[in-house]
Amino acid sequence: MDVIIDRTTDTGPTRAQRLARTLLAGVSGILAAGVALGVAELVAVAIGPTSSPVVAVGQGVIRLTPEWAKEFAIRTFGEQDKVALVSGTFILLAVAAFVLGLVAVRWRRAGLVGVALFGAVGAVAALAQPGAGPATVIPSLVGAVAGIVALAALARQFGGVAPTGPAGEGPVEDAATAAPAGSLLSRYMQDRKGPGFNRRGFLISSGAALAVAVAAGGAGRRLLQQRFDVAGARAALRLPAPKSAAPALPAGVDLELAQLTPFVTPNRDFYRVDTAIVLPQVDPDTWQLRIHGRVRRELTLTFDELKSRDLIERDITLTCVSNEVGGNLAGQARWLGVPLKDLLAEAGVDPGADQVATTSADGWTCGTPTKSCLTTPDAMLAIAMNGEPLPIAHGFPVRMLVPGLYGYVSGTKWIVDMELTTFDAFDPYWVKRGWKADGPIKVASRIDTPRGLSETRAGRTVKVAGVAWAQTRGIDEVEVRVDRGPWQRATLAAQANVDTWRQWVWDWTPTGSGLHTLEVRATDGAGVVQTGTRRPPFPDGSTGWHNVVVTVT
Ligand SMILES: Nc1nc2c(c(=O)[nH]1)N[C@H]1C(S)=C(S)[C@@H](COP(=O)(O)O)O[C@H]1N2
Ligand SMILES: [Mo]
Repeated sequence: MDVIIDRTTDTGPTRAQRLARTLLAGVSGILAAGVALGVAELVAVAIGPTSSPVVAVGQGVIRLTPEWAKEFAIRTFGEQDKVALVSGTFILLAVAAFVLGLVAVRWRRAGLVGVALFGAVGAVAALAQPGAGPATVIPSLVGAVAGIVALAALARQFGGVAPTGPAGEGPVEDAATAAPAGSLLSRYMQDRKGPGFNRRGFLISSGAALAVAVAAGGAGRRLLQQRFDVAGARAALRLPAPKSAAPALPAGVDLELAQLTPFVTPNRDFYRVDTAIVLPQVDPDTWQLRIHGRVRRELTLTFDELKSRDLIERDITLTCVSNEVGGNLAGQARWLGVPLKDLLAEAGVDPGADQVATTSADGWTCGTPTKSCLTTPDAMLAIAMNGEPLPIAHGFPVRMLVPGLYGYVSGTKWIVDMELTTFDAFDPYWVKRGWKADGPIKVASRIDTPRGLSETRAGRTVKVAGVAWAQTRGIDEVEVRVDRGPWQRATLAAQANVDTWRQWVWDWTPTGSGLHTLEVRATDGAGVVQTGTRRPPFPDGSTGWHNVVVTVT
């Protein structure tokens, strides 16, 4: 642009001046993006949470992220994987917006078209959300228009291609009081013939843009949460009594050792794994579950109907296939729900339908062997967890559970649809991404205490303790060894039932000082000894013995 680059005179822009202009142009782009997203967020209040381009694009990124990147994210950020992903998306967006700002200052049209393209991406992502109607594109489109208006207003302050009058007209008197970057830039601009940088205009329009972005975005987020929040409905829910209560936990089920995972995992500590950026808010008053496909009689259940059926209450340990050896993606809770086998018997399952395909309110899909649903007596549609309605993060109002299967093939949260089909006919979410279609839980064991790299003294007895699980088979034996010595039998806590994990403890009196390695392995109720072969979670669950290294002084 002729305004900046003029190599014929020695009053051409200095590096600092060019940098100032670049920075302010980039900031304009970021502010315009903020206006677009803020306005879109506010408009989404009228339409629905998944019509927000922030949410829709974030979900789209999750859906399209390749498996290796996802594994890396889970390995690196654990349960913070989604936070990392959303932050990463925002950083990329900020970089793109910065560039768009530079473009807009140089080529006004092209910059504005760029904003429109981002709006289109938001609209397409919103349309791809489950249950999206044509109205879901509105927040992205209105946001894009607001972003275009903001960027046009900001870019205009850098001077247009057409001359607007002699230099020195306008904000010259402000130059002395300007902020460093602004003053450099404006002084330079005012020195030139032709259109200059309007410092005052820039301050006003950038201030206005910031105010709109923050106010609209903040109000939008808050109203979205309030308007669609089902915490009130959850709090108002009265849980019915089970027809078949869970047997009392045997004495000694919890060894109550410091540092040892408690037998029951409190709801607030329960691990959470799902693909939802914002939690689906499913109102029990309008919730319905359709059981259809290869059945004799299609069923549609309301929440009240489900709740008034014969309920069972059971202690079941849930585990995630993504759990690394020694990882904490496992938890134990007491669940209340309707046995799946009862519902399926009522619907009348076609014997050829070997897969139960389920879908959640947010469009996640899951496939479970029909046989497991029919023959695992405690497989259920759960409505309560540890005596409370399901927490929203754990599937409120209804989720599925099948003891013995990893969550990705059985644990559908916010479940709204159940279709009897075949494994040949349908691949659910994780299977499409290469994970195995059947996911029986492998026998696993973990050392909780002592912690890795902790210190202890020679001659002092320490409690080596942890948990082990092999749902539907139970745990028969746990062994520990030190420095690859002989395996030693640990003492087992009482077993609640074969579907729960089991605590264990072993007394160790280290002798020699230095580094020592403790290893654990379990044997399940079917006599299967946990394999020592180390394998990563993909594609059907990790294997290998957990070890911790302890320093003895
Ligand atoms: N709707 C929905 N349900 C889901 C998932 C999901 O991504 N979406 N993830 C599954 C996986 S992989 C696991 S391990 C369990 C975890 O359940 P939790 O979050 O209650 O511990 O939920 C399952 N149910
Ligand atoms: Mo999982």
